[in-house]
Amino acid sequence: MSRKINIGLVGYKFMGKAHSNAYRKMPMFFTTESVPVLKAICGRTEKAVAQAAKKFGWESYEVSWEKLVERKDIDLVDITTPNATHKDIVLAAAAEGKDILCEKPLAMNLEQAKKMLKAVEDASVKHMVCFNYRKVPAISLAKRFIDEGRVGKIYHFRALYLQDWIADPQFPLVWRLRKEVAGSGAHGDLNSHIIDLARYLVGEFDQVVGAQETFIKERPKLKVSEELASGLTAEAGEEMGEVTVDDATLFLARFKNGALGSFEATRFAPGRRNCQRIEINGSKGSLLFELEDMNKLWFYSCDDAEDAQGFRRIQVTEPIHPYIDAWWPPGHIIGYEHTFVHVVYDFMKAIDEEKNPSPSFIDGVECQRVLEAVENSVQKGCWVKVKL
Ligand code: SOE
Repeated sequence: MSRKINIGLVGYKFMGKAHSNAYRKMPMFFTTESVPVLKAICGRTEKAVAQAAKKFGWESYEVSWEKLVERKDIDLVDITTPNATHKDIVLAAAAEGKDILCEKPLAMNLEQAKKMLKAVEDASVKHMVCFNYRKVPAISLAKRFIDEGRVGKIYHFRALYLQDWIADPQFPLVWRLRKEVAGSGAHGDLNSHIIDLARYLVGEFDQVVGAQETFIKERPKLKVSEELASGLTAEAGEEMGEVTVDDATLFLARFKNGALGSFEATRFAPGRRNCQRIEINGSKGSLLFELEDMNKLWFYSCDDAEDAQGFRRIQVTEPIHPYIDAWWPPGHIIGYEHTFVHVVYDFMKAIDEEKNPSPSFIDGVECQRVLEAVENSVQKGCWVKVKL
């Protein structure tokens, strides 16, 4: 017996498209009792949101998120709009008793994130943060190896997240470069992902020390209004404006279990379009993952025979691997958009099982706590405790 879960999606650009695709694909490949229905999509510009509704397959559209969250025919509100909008939408949706999926980072700061967690807990609604890289099969497999003790005691977590889309100083001042809309720059946008993966794979943070830089302090303002600019591309106007977020944030960490971590997030790595690299070294072996080659997990096991030691390349496309049996025959690769399908699948499965999905707003808050501790450490110029 299937149960319809009516989705109300706020946002229709880069992430709006990724999530729309996920709702459409999920029931075609995975089987759950709860089945998402693309009920309504929401955006401020009527012509553009009407077009998106048609193209992505939504039944209806709204131009006001307030109206969307009040609709009685919506069960789950999904938020893919800029970070500054998350809190108000979450509070209103929770008050209406809707389940919520929210893009990362959950909030603009820790205080907001805590309020959002309290709101969903008080309302007893289901809540999930879209840390989609947890749902890459190779990452889920790495987690399985760690939990099974195949890597042993973890000594090092080494993570890079490198992009280059603003390396050109003439690239305009889009919302992701304005603190009042984004909260932070490379830190919240990219470090949030690798912090979440570190918590997932290694455990809780104890202390951090960081360095941040804004290399290009002024940029041309947008030629068109923010609403009409799209995703990671935009046209520059004449007037200049101040960049108010970090271009790069690097930090070191100590984990509670004694492991050491290093993290680097930058948008100034020419040639690195979306390069995420994670290496873990433990007492019994090492793991390596590269997003640009995301169907592979590299594993070195100290238990291998001495004459056969070396990193083995595991192609994570066998039915035994996480999420894969729902897709293609063995050996047929999957990609970036599939991670969002897995997020939706996990949410629907959680509704079936009457559990809260993972990662939840609790993970959103914990990630925000680390982000904020790094910023405090930069201001103070010293190591800072990530307090619970
Ligand atoms: C832009 O930097 C971005 O789209 C991030 O916002 C996403 O979270 C990341 O997955 C890819 O890059």
